[in-house]
Amino acid sequence: MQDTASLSEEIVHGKGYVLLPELFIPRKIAEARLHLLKLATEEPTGRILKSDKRSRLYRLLDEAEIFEQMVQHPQVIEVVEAVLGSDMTLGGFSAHILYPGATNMGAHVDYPYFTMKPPYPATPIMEVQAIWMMEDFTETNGAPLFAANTQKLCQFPDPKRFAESAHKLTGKAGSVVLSHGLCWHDTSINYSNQPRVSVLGNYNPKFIRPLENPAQQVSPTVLEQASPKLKQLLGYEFQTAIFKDVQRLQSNIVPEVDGVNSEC
Ligand SMILES: O=C(O)CCC(=O)C(=O)O
Repeated sequence: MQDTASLSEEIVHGKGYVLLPELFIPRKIAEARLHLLKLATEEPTGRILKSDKRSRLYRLLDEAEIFEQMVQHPQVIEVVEAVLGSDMTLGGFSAHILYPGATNMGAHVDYPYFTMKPPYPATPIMEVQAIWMMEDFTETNGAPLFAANTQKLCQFPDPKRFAESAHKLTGKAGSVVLSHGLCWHDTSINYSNQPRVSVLGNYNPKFIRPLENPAQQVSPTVLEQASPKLKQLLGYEFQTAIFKDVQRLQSNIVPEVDGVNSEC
């Protein structure tokens, strides 16, 4: 395993993404995957968004302990905080199911960039996405496609250029891809006869309005027992983080994350 500094460097100045292999044992991931597939068939109100052969499931933190472990996995948090700062928060946490025959969703950059007019600002970095592989991601079952180095372009994907340069990121169940929100990516076609399941974590600096508002989706029970890190991710440390910023300003100390040089 590479160290945190080189992994974050790869996300910011290198290819735009890294793969952390097998952070959970296959049995735990297989159980969580089955749980998600069952939940998707029950179609709980307000928790599912369906489109052709694709489903998204929300409010996972209340579902099983493994999801709390995933969202604050220490290795993931270390790398994400190295890119976004130690007071970053969680903007979204959902599962994405590609049923057999699902076509690709379309090359994109992530929230909040896609709500903005390009060219996007290179700094501050506004999102890192975690794509957890809930089974082995193979060449044929809908593995994500990434076009290396495209986070440096600060543009919405050009479909032709994306098709020429993107390649699939395959890996074992329990692995996670961490990517720069500006790095062009897509899902690929699921040619297999099994659903392909990912769990997606969207991390943002604290000043970005969350895509899904995870704090409002967590039950009082989960919140009561939440670790300090989970509370930070859910935005409960916002006031403290702002207070630290003010103190830093007053003492003329440069911010902890002072951004990367613009390459756009
Ligand atoms: O499920 C995946 O493989 C990736 C989905 C994705 O990129 C997204 O929802 O932004």
